[in-house]
Amino acid sequence: MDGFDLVVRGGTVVTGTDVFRADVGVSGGKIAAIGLNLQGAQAIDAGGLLVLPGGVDTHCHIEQLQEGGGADEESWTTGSTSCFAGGTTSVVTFSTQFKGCGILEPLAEYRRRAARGMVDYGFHQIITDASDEVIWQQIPEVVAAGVRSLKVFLTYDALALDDRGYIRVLAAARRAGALVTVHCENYAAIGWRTEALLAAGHTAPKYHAWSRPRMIEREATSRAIALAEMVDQPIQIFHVSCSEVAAEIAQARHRGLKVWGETCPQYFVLTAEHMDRPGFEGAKFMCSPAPRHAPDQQALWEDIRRGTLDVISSDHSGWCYDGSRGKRASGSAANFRDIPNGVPGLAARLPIIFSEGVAKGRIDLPQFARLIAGNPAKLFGLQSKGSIAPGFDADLVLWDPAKKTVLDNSHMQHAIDYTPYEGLEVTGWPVATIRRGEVVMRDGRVQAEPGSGRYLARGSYDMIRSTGVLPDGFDAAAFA
Ligand code: DUC
Ligand code: ZN
Ligand code: ZN
Repeated sequence: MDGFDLVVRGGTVVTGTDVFRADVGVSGGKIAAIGLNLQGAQAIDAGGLLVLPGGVDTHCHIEQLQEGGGADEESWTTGSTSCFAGGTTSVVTFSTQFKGCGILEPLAEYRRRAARGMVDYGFHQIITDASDEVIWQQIPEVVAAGVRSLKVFLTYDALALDDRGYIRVLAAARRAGALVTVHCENYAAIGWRTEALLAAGHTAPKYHAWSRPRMIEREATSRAIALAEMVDQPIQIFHVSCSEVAAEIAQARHRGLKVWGETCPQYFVLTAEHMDRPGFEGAKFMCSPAPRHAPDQQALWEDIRRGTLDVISSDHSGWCYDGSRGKRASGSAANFRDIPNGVPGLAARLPIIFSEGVAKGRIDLPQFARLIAGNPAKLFGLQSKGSIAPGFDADLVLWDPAKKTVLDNSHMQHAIDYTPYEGLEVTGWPVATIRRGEVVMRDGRVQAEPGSGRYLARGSYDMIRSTGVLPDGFDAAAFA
């Protein structure tokens, strides 16, 4: 067969189920054929390399608007560059609601901003204020606009919903046919411990972890699941940090509930000890939930192997270390409560998970492909993404499985002035990234037209349909 626009020749193709030698033929930005001796107008040699599906990062914060005005430091162009540098070709990021405001205008603004980027993109809609107008009128509108997931925080002063608000969002999602994603930590418990730590003079970055111990993540996860069960609404638990939280998800799945779990690279390579680095350095590793301890990392791999956690996203957050909005914006003596949470990681996600997972023999190649691309694409209804198969978008990464790299910030190609992974040696590295048939990164050089990223409107899909099992058979979501 010939006449393809592009042939990726001689690589080892990795799908979510198989690993085999083949050429990949691309036409019109789509995968047109997988076979041997394919011919095309252009060819790219993948001899000795793996051909992976382009990474799908379904939890990352890019150019997120801040309540006082402006946006975080990762713009859509720098964020896209970083994605391509690390082998990611699609993201689902966030449109934020500020309390007391609606969600339609912010979404329009996020769409305007994202249209300047190069990576393909969709949105989760964050709900921080479950007003009648948002619940009954605006959520159906954003879902109709292709935003098929809502995000809820059970903690953070500016963002948290109480249980009633969370239930109302679950019910609205159920009516509209959207997935709900949940940040699970107990708000009251964090507030109480924070007050106590500060009163005791414990202000350094390491006390961030002390303010939010694992049982408060477990409690919130258990509550989030129970309430979702009551409404019969599918949910994904975001950024699971340890196995006792994953156990809540495993138990829910065992009972037939549609509950999925995500985790992130930081929970495999960072620990609470990183936040105890001298001076203010520990702030670089502060994220929520907080990184735990080495035995927790081993246990999380078990949860990955069992399939309890089936998506690994970056939770990339665009906070610099220095600068007017950075981690050190309130000075090097700032107490932990005043330091922005989150770590950057768009470009580090695939290398870290490949290295810690595949190269160290903890997972196989198909599972890697599922964790970083296939599963997130399926769960979030990105129907043309995440798989190497005819008809899918030709989003591919040519990957050198043996290349060793000591990570530093220059590899990240993001707008952030540090990486929490500085000095970490990884095995396996992206050599080229192809987005819809176009080579957008080669040997670390990113070249793509600003504005060439496509909006990924997500329609309805079966995976997130409710189960039909309701307490007493009464469908409360039809009425409230
Ligand atoms: N935790 C979040 O929930 N969001 C962004 C950053 C973080 O650490
Ligand atoms: Zn979160
Ligand atoms: Zn997040």
